[in-house]
Amino acid sequence: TTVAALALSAGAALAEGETIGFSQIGSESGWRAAETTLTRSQAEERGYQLQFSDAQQRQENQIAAIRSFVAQGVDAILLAPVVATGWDSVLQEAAEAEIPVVLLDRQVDSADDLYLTAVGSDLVHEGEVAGQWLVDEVAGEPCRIVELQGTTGSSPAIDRKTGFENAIAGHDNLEIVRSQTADFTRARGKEVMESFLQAEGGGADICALYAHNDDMAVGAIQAIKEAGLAPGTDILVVSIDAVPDIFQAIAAGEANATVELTPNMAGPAFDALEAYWADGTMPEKFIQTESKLYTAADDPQGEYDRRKDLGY
Ligand code: GZL
Ligand code: ZN
Repeated sequence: TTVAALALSAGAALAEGETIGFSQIGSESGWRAAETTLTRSQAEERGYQLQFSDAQQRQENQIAAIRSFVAQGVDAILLAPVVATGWDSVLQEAAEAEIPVVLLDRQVDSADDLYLTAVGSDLVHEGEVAGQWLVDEVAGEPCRIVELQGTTGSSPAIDRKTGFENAIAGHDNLEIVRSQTADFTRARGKEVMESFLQAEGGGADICALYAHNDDMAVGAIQAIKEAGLAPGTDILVVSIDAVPDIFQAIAAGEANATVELTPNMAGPAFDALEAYWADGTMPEKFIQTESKLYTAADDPQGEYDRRKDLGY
């Protein structure tokens, strides 16, 4: 059958009460918690039954969840893929069951006919925005940078590293001297930053921290303070997500810049599914959300107040 005929038949079945399976990575960061909160509220608002699965950061749990959604015969699957590889066979199984899959906030290396669309930000651009902020901030002065990477093998960890390196390329006063994963969590961010500080003369030789998300930055800020240094001045701090706690740190002068990532990936995902079910409309393969830089000049206390009740 053509996609349109398939969609029309699905469309004929379309009524409130669609069942959506959501394979969520876990709750490793405030941003992830907010994405889950907003997905639940969007599903509620639109009359969907949401089958939620928390994979605790393990790909095999996500694959098992998708298989169970297929066995249940859900109407659609949302997938936030913890890593970018290893999805072909389970996505093939969903395709054979004619269940549309929408990717949220991370990408996969599978062929794009194995998912309806992917909703997310331009992760490379986020890294470029963070890097460009630092280039402008240090204005030619030498700056030794340490980097806390996200989950190894995840598209944000790969792309945010690439983007930051793009921005600092050609500025040889800027150098990444240490780079290690801290898995997007506060706890690991603190631990890895402690090891960076020890390895770099107690931190005297570190000019800046680039963290792939705010949660790792918040953990690192704690380590910097415990080492007797002033985060935000002795060591500049730039990260990504724009969660409430990073605005609190920026307001306190303990962090300097963050790049916003909206936690509302489900809204555009459900919109694309509804158009597809209604009349077979095929969405773009990538529905891009915006990224915005925030610094101390952007009312951080107000930004904290606006975000603190959004389920982070
Ligand atoms: C990025 C998203 C990342 C967030 C982190 O799109 O996948 O995962 O930046 C989260 O906070 O762990
Ligand atoms: Zn440049």
